[in-house]
Amino acid sequence: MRLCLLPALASEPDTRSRNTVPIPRWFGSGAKWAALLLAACSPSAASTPDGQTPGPGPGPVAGGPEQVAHQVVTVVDDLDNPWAVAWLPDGDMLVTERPGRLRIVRDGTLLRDAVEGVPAVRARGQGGLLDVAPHPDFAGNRLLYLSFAAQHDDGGSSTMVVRGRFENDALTGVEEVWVAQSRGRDHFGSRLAFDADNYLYITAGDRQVSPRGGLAELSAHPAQDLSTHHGVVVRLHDDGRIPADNPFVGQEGVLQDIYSYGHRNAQGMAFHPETGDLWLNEHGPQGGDEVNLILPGRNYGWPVVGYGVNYGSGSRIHVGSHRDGMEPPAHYWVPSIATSGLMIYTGDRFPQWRGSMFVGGLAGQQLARLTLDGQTVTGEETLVRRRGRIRDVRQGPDGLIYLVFDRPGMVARLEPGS
Ligand SMILES: [Ca+2]
Repeated sequence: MRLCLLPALASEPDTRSRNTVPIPRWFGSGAKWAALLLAACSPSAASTPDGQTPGPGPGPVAGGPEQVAHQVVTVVDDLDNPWAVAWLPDGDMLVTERPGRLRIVRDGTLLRDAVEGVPAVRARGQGGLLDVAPHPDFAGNRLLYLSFAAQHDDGGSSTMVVRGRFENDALTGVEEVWVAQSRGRDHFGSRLAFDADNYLYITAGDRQVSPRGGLAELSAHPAQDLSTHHGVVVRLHDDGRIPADNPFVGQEGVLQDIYSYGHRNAQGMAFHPETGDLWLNEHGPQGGDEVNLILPGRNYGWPVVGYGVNYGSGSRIHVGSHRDGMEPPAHYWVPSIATSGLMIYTGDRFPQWRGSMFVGGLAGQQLARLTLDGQTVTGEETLVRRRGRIRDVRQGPDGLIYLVFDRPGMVARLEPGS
């Protein structure tokens, strides 16, 4: 019998990110386990909840690894669960460490002391200090944005974004920009992105609220409830005010900062530098990681529709993979690779990869390169296999492709050559 890895093991984004469901009594039966293992090994294991063949699937990619020689070169290591990198105009590279430290890499060297003035974070489970983004006009205003899991007085936690002035290697004048109205366990989302007009977009996860039951119950899940921030993208002015032209402004009972909803846990988001399209990736459950093109006011379906099943039991979550009024993904993975980090490459060091979208994989320990034709994903290539859990992917100011590895904790970059 051919051995294979159960999708549950291959796709788990983080140890705490399972959707838990009651395990039926028959699950302990040896025969059922064997049947489940066989099912997981068979091509049919990749079928969708409504039995359709998955698609859009990976297709042929021009410029595969044999054509584009590259090597993974360590930039800094000895980092503790790094989550994100960003660059400042003077060339400094900033790295967040999830336990709550912001680090500086100057002239290729990791400075010993962490940045002072970073607020206290709730460093537990998937929470902690998460994304970092300089204001688009950082050179003029020195404003730096941080996202993190905040501890609230009621004992709960939620995603929070602050900004402060970053000068002399310290953060001062820190002020709240946004705090998610959500409670739960993990799934903090929290990627930050600015558009060309300096509006700030933030992802917030569904807080791991388990989807259960039939259509009525799934439709009542917090990720489908616009009076909360479970599983949303929000759009704000750079100081946190709500823009008057947000899609739900004026609608009663709806949080006016919501830009899109029905997401599970998006840990990758970026504007295409040339088209201005907003792209996002989000963790599916067991199967069904997605890449989505984000449009204002749209519902991305979690947990009503999708391509995943419950961890371990493989039991059904969704009512199907499509439903009117819910946006289908531009691309998805079955089994999941545990997507994190998203970058569209526009540099000149890998000319063959210009215009490709890069997506990191945590459990999948890989870097996916997706080719785009406008807003359509036309192919997929897997790079950087089994080097570690990839949390973030960015293009450096030098045109190289930087990867943040959660474990082992390091920042590395792809350089041309072999
Ligand atoms: Ca979806």
